[in-house]
Amino acid sequence: MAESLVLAEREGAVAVVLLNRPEQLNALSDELMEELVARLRELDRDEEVRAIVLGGNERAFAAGADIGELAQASAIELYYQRRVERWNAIRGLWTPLVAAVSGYCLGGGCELAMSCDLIVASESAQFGQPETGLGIIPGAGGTQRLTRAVGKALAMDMILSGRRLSAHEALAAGLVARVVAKEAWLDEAKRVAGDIAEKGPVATRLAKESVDRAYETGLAAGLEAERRALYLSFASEDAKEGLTAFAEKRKPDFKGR
Ligand code: DAK
Repeated sequence: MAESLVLAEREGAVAVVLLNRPEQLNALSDELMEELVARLRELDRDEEVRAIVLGGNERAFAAGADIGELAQASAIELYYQRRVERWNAIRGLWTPLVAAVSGYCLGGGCELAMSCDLIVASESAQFGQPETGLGIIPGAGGTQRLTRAVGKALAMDMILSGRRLSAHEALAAGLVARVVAKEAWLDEAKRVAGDIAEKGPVATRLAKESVDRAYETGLAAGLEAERRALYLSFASEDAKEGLTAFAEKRKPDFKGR
């Protein structure tokens, strides 16, 4: 039987999902994306899973979409494969998603990492959007998310010239949240996910949604969304538990209700 293109395991409330096409530097083939989205959706529906780590291997998070497949496909075939729906499905997950990036994080790989809620990068990570070198443009949010993350100057540089950012450059530019030593890339991402998993799940969901608003709408609409999310969080049992636990000097026992 062919080995799975996506490996998943549970460590308590944290699920770890690893792309598994090492010979092709985790190039995001149609089949891999299909498997990835199915697996992520499954984990997202599991209320016991409170954070997900998405990673590759030490050499590559992912070197982009599968170039061989792109070379074969017509525009209409790509359109009918509903690739965009898959990317939207990843953005639509409720469970916080931490990208664990080591090595190459290029093209669709960079877009996949940016589709996560935050990125933990190894010192070895390299971020780039080299699509124009292939005669195409970033097509899974690269021109939009990268520009929002790092600003126009750097985004133009990366997308037009093919410049790659090192992990430290990506940190300085605001693309990644943390940079860690080479050997710690996965452990640190798991630790961050573990921290997230300990928080109130309702609040975590609402907070994630609110931060996304900051990214997607203007200030007034974002503040309005935040206010509504705040009141909703107060209506949760988790809020009662969290506020009471603080007063009682104990660890909260959140139920996600
Ligand atoms: N696709 C397929 N195979 C790839 C690949 C890729 N993106 N990247 C690497 N590989 C394969 C190589 O062909 C090689 O296979 P063999 O020759 O061993 O069979 C193996 O992985 C190892 O790669 P290299 O020998 O090249 O390794 P190096 O260390 O020398 O170089 C590299 C590593 C990452 C610099 C190099 O492999 C490289 O430049 N890779 C391509 C990077 C790239 O251009 N990425 C962007 C791809 S385009 C869409 C949404 C999104 C997209 C498209 C459509 N829709 C919604 C419709 C996204 C497009 C892209 O990402």
